[in-house]
Amino acid sequence: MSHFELPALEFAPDALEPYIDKETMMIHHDKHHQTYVTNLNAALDKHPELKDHSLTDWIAHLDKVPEDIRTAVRNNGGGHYNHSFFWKVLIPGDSEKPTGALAEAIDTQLGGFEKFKEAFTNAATGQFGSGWAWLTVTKQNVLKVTNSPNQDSPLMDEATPLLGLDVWEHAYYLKYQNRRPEYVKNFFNVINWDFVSDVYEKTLDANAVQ
Ligand code: MN3
Repeated sequence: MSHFELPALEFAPDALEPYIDKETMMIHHDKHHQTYVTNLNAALDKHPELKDHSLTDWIAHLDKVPEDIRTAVRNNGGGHYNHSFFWKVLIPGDSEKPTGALAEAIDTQLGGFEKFKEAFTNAATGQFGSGWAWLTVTKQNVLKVTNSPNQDSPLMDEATPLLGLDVWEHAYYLKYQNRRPEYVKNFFNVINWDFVSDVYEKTLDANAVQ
């Protein structure tokens, strides 16, 4: 783990319009995400020895992070990890549905895509205050739809995130104001299912060798 940097967006900030607007994307990426990176680096400067392990290791084992920076790593390390992941699950153009092994797992474990969508929407709209909605897979290869407060990560519960949606007001308020359900509904137009499927298949492979 070295000094962290803000990853560049892989698409133009207006590329997700009309579902996610340009101004929100710019402020969200350039300002909010940058702040998590800056604060995470400042915390790690106090304990350079942490750089021997990966950020995901520390998020998964916060109890091993020195107490004086534990909250900073939880909030800003989680913020950096969650946002870096979030930009990757977004893609311009009309989003389709998952295919292949992930589609099959959603059918058999979650009752099909429409049921999954309903559960994910409930997790996103039901998260009180700031947080995230997730589709995750456990080390036992079980798919789960969950949510988390603040910048907490499924990694803290030994699960791997496959799909995440930021439901902090900074993620939608400029365009949607109090209409979080509309933002969640529109998110389904810009999901990069190829990326999500790829993470799923790599996680199954990693679980198999453990
Ligand atoms: Mn955010």
